[in-house]
Amino acid sequence: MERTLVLIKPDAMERKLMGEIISVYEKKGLHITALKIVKPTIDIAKKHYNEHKGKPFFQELINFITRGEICALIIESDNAVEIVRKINGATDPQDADAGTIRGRFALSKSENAVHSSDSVESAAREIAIWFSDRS
Ligand code: FUP
Repeated sequence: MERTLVLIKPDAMERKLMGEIISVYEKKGLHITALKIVKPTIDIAKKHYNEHKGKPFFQELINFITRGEICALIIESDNAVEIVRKINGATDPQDADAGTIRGRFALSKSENAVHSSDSVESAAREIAIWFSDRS
């Protein structure tokens, strides 16, 4: 069994898409084992996106993810990391398949509705950041 971290980002939360997005994962048969709604602090946002520190879009990314509430989810299943990445679609909505969450809901490469971990190692690191009360 594998775990991955999903964030439903402020653009999707503001448009009241949280329930619709969660239901995509549920209808796929994935198991949501933790869920919370938080307004990220700058500190948490910087930890989460540490790998992008120094890139030209870093500050915009931090401003965006901290501008409102997000919904953080832990999803568990066999192959959770890969399955959720496929369901979410490509980073840039112009490249995302039409049936994916980003293909359906993303507004731009930065306001792209959802995040999910890109590896089992990233998932462990990110879950520790967003769910510091859980192992
Ligand atoms: P992903 O794994 O699909 O979320 O994409 P990345 O880890 O490459 O990027 C993380 C976030 O940075 C993306 F969700 C959006 C943002 N980003 C930009 O705003 N501009 C870029 O050129 C690349 C990424």
